[in-house]
Amino acid sequence: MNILVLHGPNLNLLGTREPEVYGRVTLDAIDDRLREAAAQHGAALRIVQSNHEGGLIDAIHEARDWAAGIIINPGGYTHTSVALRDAISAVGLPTIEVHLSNIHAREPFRHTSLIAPVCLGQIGGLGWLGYRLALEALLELHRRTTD
Ligand code: CA2
Repeated sequence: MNILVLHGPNLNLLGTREPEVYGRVTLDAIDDRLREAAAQHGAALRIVQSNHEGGLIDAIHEARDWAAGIIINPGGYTHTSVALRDAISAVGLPTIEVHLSNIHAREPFRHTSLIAPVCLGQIGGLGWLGYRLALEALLELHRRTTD
């Protein structure tokens, strides 16, 4: 199974700033852990980080041709981007939204996700583990549809 992992704006700074909110793990370390978990299940990942809405949207469009699912942490675009939501909805790939922090326990403007309604589900507040759980969920759901 091929899966697109998308990291949104500012997540390239992980591990360098605000460790009390986002932890000390770098994005590279998260990606390594995810690749390792994917390899154990015979899955292949393409991982993209972009600070630009259009870069994220292009990656989602391209995923139509090769991916069976998407894991996305839309970063701040979670709360603002109709365009990102439309892209996910348009490609129709099973998508899981991940947040490192618990967005529902933070400022009120973070409580709303424009992305969540077009996703299979949302995982938040579990740090990098959320990505691995999202990966396992996509693999399990894919297995159920192909067995
Ligand atoms: O909890 C999450 O994963 C978020 O998607 C992170 C976004 C935030 O806007 C969302 O509300 C929740 C922010 C990503 C910024 O990442 C940083 C990492 C290190 C230092 C500063 C920012």
